[in-house]
Amino acid sequence: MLKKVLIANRGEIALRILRACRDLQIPAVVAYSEADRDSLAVRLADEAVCIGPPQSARSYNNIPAIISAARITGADAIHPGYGFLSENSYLADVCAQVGLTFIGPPGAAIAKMGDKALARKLMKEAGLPMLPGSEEPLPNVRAVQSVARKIGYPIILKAAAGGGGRGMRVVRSDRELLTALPVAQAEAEAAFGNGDIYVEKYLEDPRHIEVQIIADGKGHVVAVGERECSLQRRHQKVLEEAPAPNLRDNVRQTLFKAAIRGAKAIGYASVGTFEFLLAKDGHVYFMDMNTRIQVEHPITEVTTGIDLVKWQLRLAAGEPLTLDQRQIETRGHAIECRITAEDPTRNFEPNAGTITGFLGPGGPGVRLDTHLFPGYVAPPYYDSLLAKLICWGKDRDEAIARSERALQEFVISGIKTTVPFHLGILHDPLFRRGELSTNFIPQYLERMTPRDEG
Ligand code: MV4
Repeated sequence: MLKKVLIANRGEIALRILRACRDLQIPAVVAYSEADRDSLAVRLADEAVCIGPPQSARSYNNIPAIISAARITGADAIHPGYGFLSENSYLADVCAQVGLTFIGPPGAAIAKMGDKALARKLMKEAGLPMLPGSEEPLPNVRAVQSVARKIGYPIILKAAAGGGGRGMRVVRSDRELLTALPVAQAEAEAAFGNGDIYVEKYLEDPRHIEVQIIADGKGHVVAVGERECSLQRRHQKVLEEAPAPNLRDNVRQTLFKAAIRGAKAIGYASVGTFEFLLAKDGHVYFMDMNTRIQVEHPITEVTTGIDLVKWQLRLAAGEPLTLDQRQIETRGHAIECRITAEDPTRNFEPNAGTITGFLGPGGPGVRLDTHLFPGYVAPPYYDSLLAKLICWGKDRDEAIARSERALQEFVISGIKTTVPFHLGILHDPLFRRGELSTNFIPQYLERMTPRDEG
């Protein structure tokens, strides 16, 4: 097993990883920035080491600082969490070169899936269902127009180095493309230092459904269930569910098979997630693969009883994947509400500051993953996630009822949060019926703030 793990992250995920280490009886060191000196992860860790100033470029994204922290504390493995360096193939490569275990897939797998155009090509070759589009990045308007003539408008421009919607543009005509392409290229260059753009047919109003997999790198891959992730605002997920509501079982089986096949095709090892778009006609299409543990992993854990972070640690240590697809069963339904330090009444304006009062919900079916405590000061430097409320029920109705109950109990005072926004969504008749799509949140916000009819 691993001897000592360096946790190179902060917030709730640092705590989550620390708890998995404790469950496996592995000592853990938390690497923290000056802004997180008084954090719960630092307080609860076996050891803690400061890796630099608050700005993440100088701390959580600083590879030399993190490698040094592992060396100084005698850690033999690094867990990157999510965000920051979690999908940085260079960190994985450096770890391998200096004899540290990177808790995640090999650098080569991260690099393949991080290049979105290459990932698309590899997954197409593996036989995954794909939307029509370009197999390579396209250099200019003429090249894009030539693809558009074949697949038809609307098309979507995506950054090859991409993710997160940056560099993305929907284009509905040759004329629109003239301005959209340079804008997308400039945005991609600014965000990723790489302006390469590829093209796909644009699918209107799809659902975003992802499949959690676990792989051992030796050809054994299991699908641990899907998650409904359509409820997003500006490419940030707001609320996720497992299983996906109103999903036909043949579609679910298609998704699982595609994810398993995709993971096998690249010899993937560790936990990972395949993202798909689901069209209204029931067709599914590969969209992306994430090579990290994801924020929303707990809804899969509570519906399957599988501890994904423990598996990530065990596999990194070279232990065999003893799960069999036939023994994986999902029970009931889980909903995750992401509580952020944003003010829904002010266009989700972020607000940092002191949590003057805190009382987390509890009771049957409630799991709260959070780093908050009374007196906690939410720093302005990082993402605004405060807590993940994960509620389980025997069915979707019970999971919704328990989520409502838990949100009503939840006290976070001192700063504005999205707790009331989540209560609003859970109350919505369309949500209750499970009629979801990637347009749900934008349309819900429209309904809640009707235009002035003047
Ligand atoms: C798409 C799409 C429709 N058609 N690709 C958004 C984030 C990035 N990972 C890909 N995204 C999309 N790709 C094609 N060919 C629609 C989206 C999309 C979206 C996807 C998932 C969840 C929310 C979304 C919101 C807007 C657009």
